[in-house]
Amino acid sequence: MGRNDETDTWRGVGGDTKPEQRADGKSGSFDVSGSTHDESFRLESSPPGDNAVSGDEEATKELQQENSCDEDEEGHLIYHVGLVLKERYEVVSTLGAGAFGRVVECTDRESGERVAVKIVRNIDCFRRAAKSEIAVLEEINGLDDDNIFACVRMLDWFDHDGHVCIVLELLGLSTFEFLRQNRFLPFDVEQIRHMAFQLFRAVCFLHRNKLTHTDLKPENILLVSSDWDLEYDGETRCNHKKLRRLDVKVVDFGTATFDHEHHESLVSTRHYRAPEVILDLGWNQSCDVWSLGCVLMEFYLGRILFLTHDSMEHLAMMEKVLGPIPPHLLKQTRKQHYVLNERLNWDEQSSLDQSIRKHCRPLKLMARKNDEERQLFDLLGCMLEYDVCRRITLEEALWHPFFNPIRDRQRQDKQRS
Ligand code: NR9
Repeated sequence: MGRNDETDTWRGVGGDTKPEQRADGKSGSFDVSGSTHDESFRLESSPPGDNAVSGDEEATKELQQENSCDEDEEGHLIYHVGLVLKERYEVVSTLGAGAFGRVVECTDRESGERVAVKIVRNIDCFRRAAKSEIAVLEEINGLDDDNIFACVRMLDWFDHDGHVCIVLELLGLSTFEFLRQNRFLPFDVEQIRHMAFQLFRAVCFLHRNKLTHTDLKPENILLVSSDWDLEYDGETRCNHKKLRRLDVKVVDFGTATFDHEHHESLVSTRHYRAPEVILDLGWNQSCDVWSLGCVLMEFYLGRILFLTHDSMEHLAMMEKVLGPIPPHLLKQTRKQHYVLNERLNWDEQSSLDQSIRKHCRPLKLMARKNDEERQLFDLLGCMLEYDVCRRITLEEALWHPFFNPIRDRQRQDKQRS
């Protein structure tokens, strides 16, 4: 079965789960219920190899139904508050749900600490992705003894009746969920600088260690703490939530890929997918740089940069924002149906073109009120570069002038101590 990128790899979430209140009174839910109509585009990626979804799942279901009665027909573990896993982790609440399974908050009876446990669906492809995630987390946590790179820490893992369970440090809301709960008000440039620096250091650390994350998106970037204060903006006469801390961590290493491993041809969640992936030109670490560029744009705009379900339209949107796709890339693509006369096969007179023009303004014309915005957009331009050979690396990006204020502060801190 060929991979069809509409139906096979990406499945919507949010329709089947209700947000639950965290026991500590904070709303710590991940899913997007209550907004399934306007946000059905928030998708959770499936692990690689998940092409023949229905066939695979039917077969697995039949095999496992007799083994376990604590499982629904989609392979999710049925659990309740108070359930104890591995005689150690007591379920307190649900934190979120994705295609991979559920994330629950537990009390670790040994340490008394709260932890997050990712309970993976009892289905082969998700179990395989989870095993791979465990291997990646062991490797990268082991290379970061001092916990200075912002990748989630794995504390333990085990199998519960065919469900791989990964015990992770407890974090706050995802940046997507925080934006949503804050009426999609964008982050300011200072906040973006702080989060971007941490993200770049974390993902640069992955890249140096021969890994590509492949699924960077706001849902997979979690706030370490989502505590906030209410702030009043006199200009708009509106209240908004202002985060106390901007520390973030990267999660979901289920599709992280080592250089020597097989590279799935289709990776990333659509809106964050690099042009070389869409054009099937092969990919490497630089596809993460593209995704992070889209993420930072989303933080700046408060909305998805390339909001579409269609690859052809996606490429056309990119051209509106970033200019024409270089002809040498269009010549190389195996997906020749995207190409006509060495150009994108897209009607610039169509009504579709009119409608995407409204949302996809050229990067060069986007607001640059002051020096710091100009630097942010200069950096974004380097990240959203079509040609992988010319796209900035994260190593280079960390030295971009946009981050000068952070480096200045670090230097001052060092001198003082
Ligand atoms: C780790 C994860 C989720 C720590 C957490 C947490 N602490 C508090 C949730 C709350 C791990 C995650 C993971 N993949 C995720 S979250 O490995 N995907 C993002 C999701 S989950 C439901 C929608 C989006």
